Amino acid sequence: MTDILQLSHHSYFISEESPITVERRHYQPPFPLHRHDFNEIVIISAGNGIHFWNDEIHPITTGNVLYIESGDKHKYGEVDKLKLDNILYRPEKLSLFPIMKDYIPHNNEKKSLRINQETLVQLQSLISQLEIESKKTNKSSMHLSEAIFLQILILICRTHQQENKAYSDISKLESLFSALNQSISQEFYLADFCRQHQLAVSSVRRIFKQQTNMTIAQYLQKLRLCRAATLLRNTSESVANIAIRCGYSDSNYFSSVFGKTFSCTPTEYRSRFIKK
Ligand code: RM4
Ligand code: NI
Repeated sequence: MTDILQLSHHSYFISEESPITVERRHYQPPFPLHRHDFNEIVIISAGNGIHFWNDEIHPITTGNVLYIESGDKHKYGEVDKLKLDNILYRPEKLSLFPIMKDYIPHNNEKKSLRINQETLVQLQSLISQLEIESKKTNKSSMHLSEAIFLQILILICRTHQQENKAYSDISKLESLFSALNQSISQEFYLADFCRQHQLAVSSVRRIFKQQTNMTIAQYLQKLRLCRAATLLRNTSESVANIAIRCGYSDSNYFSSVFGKTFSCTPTEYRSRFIKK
């Protein structure tokens, strides 16, 4: 087994007292498996990739927000113009943490959310302010950083709750994301989805591609392969069964597309995680 990279707060935070810092990745290259002694909120603003996170594997793209805790293991692979902003924070250094924790998912809550384009744009300016403020060591800057961070946390929480109530094209794209997530094991018919939501197929295709740099079919394929990889890793179900559960009736075809993404056969992939 390869060693896991350990990232320390000393390499990123301006001082020992500083509670927050921002690490923007205009282009996030593939990044090896690592953990940190700080927490990290990742906001994906463009492109796509595959996120390996503890025992799970998921495709990520524009609008995803991830709440990574210190001690979590994660890495990025298969990146394609992946653009993200990392907000690193140390809970023990945050005076406002008792308030903040209400806006951060914990325990069994979902630690990966989706936000809409409008919120992404709002967040960009807050993150820019936070980036500047968090590099200063005076007391008022540290307090202001906390205030901006709290604002970011609340904004994400709110739009996430309102997600399905709004009506813009963008939030319809959000319903497309959840429909795709529910279609891992069965066929997905875009035309039916569009009819139900009163959308034009061609414009949905175009907006999706614009925002994620993938086609809908490519994304669905990633969802299926990532689900398959997670199942191979965490269950002892047969490859043929996993293929079917992930929407592939032909397991040879499944093995060949799996190989293109993960550079090995499903069986080889599984063998890496068998406890010796
Ligand atoms: C890396 C990558 C990691 C993050 C560090 C700070 O480029 O995004 O996930 O922990 O930066
Ligand atoms: Ni990280």
